Amino acid sequence: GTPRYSLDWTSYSDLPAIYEFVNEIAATYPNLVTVTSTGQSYLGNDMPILKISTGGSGKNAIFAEGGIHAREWISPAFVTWLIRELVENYAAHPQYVDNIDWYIMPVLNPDGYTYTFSPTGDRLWRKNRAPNSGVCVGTDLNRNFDYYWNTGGSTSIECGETYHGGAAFSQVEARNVRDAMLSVANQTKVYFSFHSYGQYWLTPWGYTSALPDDYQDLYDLAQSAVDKLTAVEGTPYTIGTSTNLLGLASGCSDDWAKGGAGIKYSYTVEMRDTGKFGFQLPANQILANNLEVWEGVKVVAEAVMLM
Ligand code: ING
Ligand code: ZN
Repeated sequence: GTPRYSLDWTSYSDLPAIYEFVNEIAATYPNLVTVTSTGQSYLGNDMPILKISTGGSGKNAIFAEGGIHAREWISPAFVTWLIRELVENYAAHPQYVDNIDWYIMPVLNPDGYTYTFSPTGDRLWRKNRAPNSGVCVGTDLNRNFDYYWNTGGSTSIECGETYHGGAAFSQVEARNVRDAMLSVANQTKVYFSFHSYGQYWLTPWGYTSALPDDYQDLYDLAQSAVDKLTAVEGTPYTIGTSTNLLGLASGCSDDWAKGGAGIKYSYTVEMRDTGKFGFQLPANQILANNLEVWEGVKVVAEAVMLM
């Protein structure tokens, strides 16, 4: 049959609509998609992971996630579209699924995401929604990972936007993605964390201005990806380490993916725009964003097939 869901990528979708999409796509394409739960968020929202695979063993994998920051709505909008492209449009490019196992988590911060959709919430909320000791709510999940945690570029001020939490992996959402990643780390060649905004294709490290010793490999693949991305309609992206382009930031998921889980190609992609609309990217740019980023992702997928 045909999956029934409301997502059409002409507007942004709330958490229930995204989960309806996830469940419908899995029910409609059971030979390609398996959904499992990685656990629940602080407020009890499910945190599903999709495995998109034609089966068999020993394949290289790509792990992709979105929505670690609540207000970056283009991130789940891209990641859900990526799922759709791989599954519903499988026949147009079967090689990407025949040769690669994809592990995809569309919304890493479901409580925060829900808060940005709530009339009593805050459209520009970034962190999760777990309480702290004082009046301020929320930890920045992208400062809570256990790789040089709390070594700069984050704050111990609970009210701060980049509050790193009381300890590394103090937050259940970060632990859920950690465990999901570790369980497939041995086959995973690439980790993608999709964010906005700024049009950067970032590599580790975030905790130091030093470069990873295999930086040239990460840079070269990023350059090939960005070449194709930009070729679509001229959208420029800048490539480099997060420290050197944006400043120090420790406890980030991409540093942990590389340094902690041992996934060589770890990328944080900051999608559209460069600040005109910022986190409130108009919905009429979703499709154009997705089509150009997909061109970059395909370049990475081609490389993964040869790894
Ligand atoms: N920017 C990222 C942030 O978490 C970043 C920048 C990416 C820092 C990767 C370190 C590592 O602050 C946004 N927009 O969230
Ligand atoms: Zn972000």
